[in-house]
Amino acid sequence: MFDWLPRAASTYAHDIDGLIWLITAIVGVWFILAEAVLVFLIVRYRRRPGHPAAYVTGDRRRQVAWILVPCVAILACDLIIDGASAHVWEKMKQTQPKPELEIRIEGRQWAWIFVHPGPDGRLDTPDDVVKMNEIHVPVNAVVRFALRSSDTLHSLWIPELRLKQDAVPGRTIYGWFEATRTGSYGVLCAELCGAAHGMMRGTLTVDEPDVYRGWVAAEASPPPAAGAASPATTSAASTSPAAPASTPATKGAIAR
Ligand SMILES: [Cu+2]
Repeated sequence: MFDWLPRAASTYAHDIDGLIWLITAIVGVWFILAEAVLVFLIVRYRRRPGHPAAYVTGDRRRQVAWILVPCVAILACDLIIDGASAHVWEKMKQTQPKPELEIRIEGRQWAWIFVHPGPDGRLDTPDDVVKMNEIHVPVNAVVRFALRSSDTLHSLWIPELRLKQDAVPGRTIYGWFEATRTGSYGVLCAELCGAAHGMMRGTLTVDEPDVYRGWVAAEASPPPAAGAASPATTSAASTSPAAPASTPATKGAIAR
C-alpha cells in the first residue's frame, strides 16, 4: 500500500503488515473521532458571560452512556484485532514447519553470535560455522532457530522479516522464519541491554541455495585428520580471524 514499512522479505511478513494496518486504521479512526469531539466541546462550551459552569456529576443515565458506549465500542474493536491476530499468532508461534536448516543464536553484551551447521548439515560437529553479527541463510528455506542470551535481556529484531523475539537469560526460545528475497538485511537488538546496545547490530545475508552452500563450504573448517590437529586448533581455524567471539571458548559456551 505505502512504502512506510521495510520491504517484506519473509513468508509471514504480509500477515504482520496486515495487522499493523488494521490496528493503525482502528486507532486512527478513534483518534480523529476523539479529537473532533474534544475540539467541538471546547468550542461549544467555552467560557461566555452569563453562562455559569454546570456541575456535572455523571450519575444520570445519559451521562453514563457517554462513558459506557465508547467503552463497549472500543472493546469490540479489541476483539476484532484479537480475532484478526489469532491466525497470525498460530502461524508464527504455534506452528513449527519442518526446518531445512537449524541455527543457534546467542545474544550477549553487545553482539549476536550465530552458529550455522557446516557442510554435514548438523550442529555441534567440528565443521560448525560460528559468526559474530553475521548470519547466512538460503532463500525459500524454513530456518529454525534456538535463541538464547548469555547475560541480560536482548531482542532479536530483523525488520524485513517482521521477526522480533526476546532472548531471555536461562531460557532457549525456538522460532522460525522463511526468507523470500535474497539480499542483506539488518539484524538489530530491540531491547535496551546496556551502554553499547545501539552498536548491537549484525547482518542477515539471504542467498540462493547454491551460493549459501558455497559460503558454508568456504567457511567451514575441514574435519580434523586423525592425530593431526588438536580440537582447539580445529575450532579456531573454523572461524573468521576478524570475529573475536568465534573462539573455542565461544563455541563451547553456546554448544548445548
Ligand atoms: Cu540490546
